[in-house]
Amino acid sequence: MKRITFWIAALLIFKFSAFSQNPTKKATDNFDVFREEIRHGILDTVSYFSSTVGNKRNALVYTPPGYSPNKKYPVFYLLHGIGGDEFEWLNGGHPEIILDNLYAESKIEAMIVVMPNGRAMKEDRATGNIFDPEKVEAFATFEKDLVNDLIPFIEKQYPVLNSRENRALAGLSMGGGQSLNFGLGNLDLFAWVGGFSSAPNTKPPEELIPNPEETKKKLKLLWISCGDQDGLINFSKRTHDYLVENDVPHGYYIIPVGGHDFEVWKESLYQFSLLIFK
Ligand code: FER
Repeated sequence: MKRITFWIAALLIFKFSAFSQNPTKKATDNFDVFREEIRHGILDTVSYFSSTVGNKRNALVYTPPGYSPNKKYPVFYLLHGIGGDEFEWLNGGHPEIILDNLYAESKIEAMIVVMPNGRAMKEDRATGNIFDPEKVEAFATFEKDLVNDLIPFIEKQYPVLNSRENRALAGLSMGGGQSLNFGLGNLDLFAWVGGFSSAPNTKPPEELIPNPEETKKKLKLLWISCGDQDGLINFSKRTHDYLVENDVPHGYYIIPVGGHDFEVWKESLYQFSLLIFK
């Protein structure tokens, strides 16, 4: 009897581990606290011409400690939410602190992080009614800006590895929906995709992953996270359920007592960064 219990347990563990790449450890204490004594990466602003929007647009770029133009780096595109712009991650989440701390412990691969403005329209500030349909539509239009304008600009301007295995795309809320939509919709461009607290702009799972076998074959990582108290959790859950039904491996990380806020997004960034480009 004991032996049967063992085999059932072993089978269950195997079944669930085949579907998930869940973190086993929460972020370490002080993962988001600035440390003076370690090396720090550099933040810069770049300006690129967007043929999609018809004007110049800004993005922030964070290069890692020890960055050298003589090396080549993978690139992680990190997207903001409906109330934000290219500064939202910087002001709310300080990814440069989280990543500097991870570099100091040699826990992540050296990478360039690009934080664009995901509202692809001429007036791209988060002012007035941020739910205005024209503004929401601009988050969808950003797919063209990203693919046709920003990525080519970054790849011309920086020493980057430009294969799909060297591009990651993740974001919070509207940016989570964008990352799932654009990442899974452009499997030839991205191999590492993450949606943190993804918003209602997330396509229905059948549209996101019309061909589970292809997704399975091409993606290195599909990561979904959300706070358990988040009113938008169903957009993550329905995607997760479909992925389980279709045997597509993915990370599904539900953060206890987690809301729709930077506590969840910082933890998600930490966990996602540990996994990419490895
Ligand atoms: C909505 C609720 C939330 C919505 C978008 C959001 C477009 C986005 C939230 C965020 O980015 O934080 O109904 O519709």
